[in-house]
Amino acid sequence: MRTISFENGDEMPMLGLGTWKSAPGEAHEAVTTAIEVGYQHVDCAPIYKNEAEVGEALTESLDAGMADRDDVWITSKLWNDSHDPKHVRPALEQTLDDLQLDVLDLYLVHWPVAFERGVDYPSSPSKLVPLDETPLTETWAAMEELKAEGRVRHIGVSNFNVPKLQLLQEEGRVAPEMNQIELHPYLQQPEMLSFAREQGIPLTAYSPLGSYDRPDSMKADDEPTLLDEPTIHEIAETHDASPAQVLVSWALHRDTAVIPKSTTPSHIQQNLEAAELELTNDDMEAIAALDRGYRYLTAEDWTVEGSPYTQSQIWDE
Ligand code: 1BO
Repeated sequence: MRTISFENGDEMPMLGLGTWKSAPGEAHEAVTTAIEVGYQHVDCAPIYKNEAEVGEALTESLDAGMADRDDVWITSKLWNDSHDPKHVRPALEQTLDDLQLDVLDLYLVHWPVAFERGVDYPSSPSKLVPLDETPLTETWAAMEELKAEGRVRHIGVSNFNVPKLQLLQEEGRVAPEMNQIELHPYLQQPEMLSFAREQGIPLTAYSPLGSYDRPDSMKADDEPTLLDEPTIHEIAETHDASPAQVLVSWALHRDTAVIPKSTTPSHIQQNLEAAELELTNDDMEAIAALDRGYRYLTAEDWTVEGSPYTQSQIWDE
């Protein structure tokens, strides 16, 4: 498995198991299967509401000798209600406790959006906290402390645009070591890719299969279904692979890490096997032409009237 190398020599396997939307009762089996078939990277977050289950499965798998702790990369994320520096450490402690770990390999600020403490999803704009009240630089300083103390090995962000990455690069002591963002053929983000390459900030692609299984309330009525895309199907046929495998392989061919989520054992296995799938230059060119700047996860609920956030502030400014 190819890896992303960090300055201290740590290596993150580029293909990991995503756990967003893995329902209670399913996450355990998904993680167990993943470790069994050879995954060495699991992507988690407290907002996925399954970290305790993931932790149980991990502990059982490690205790059963299916892998060594040092051979499994675990990422988790700071939820939006814990941006206040005084909440950062308790949030990490809860995650470590749930995952039954002493140290996380990578800890990410999940969104550049802050909520009031205890809020999972804001029921009204008044529950959103403006960034001038809880600046990202202060949250980041608290993340840096966790890294300095060795509670987390690496720190990064998720859903950050270029100006927000630059802010942390300029103001922080540690530059972001990862940006986890939505990336797939319908949202290829070429400017972010070249900025990240130039700056040496690795990217992880989330929703690489188009997030078809997210709640209907998060879906636009007319959204395109990536897994039904004819070009992807044609390429899949020529390689005797599945469309999902083509999508995973495409992400790896662009040198991004990728975290497809599945709870179906055969799909978990197939997604891993996609690391062996070689796409041709023609395949890559055909997929490049599919970009339509289409974002599945818009965070629209957090930019309703009265919110201190706007779509362009989250994604562009
Ligand atoms: C709301 C969670 C988005 C994916 O990490």
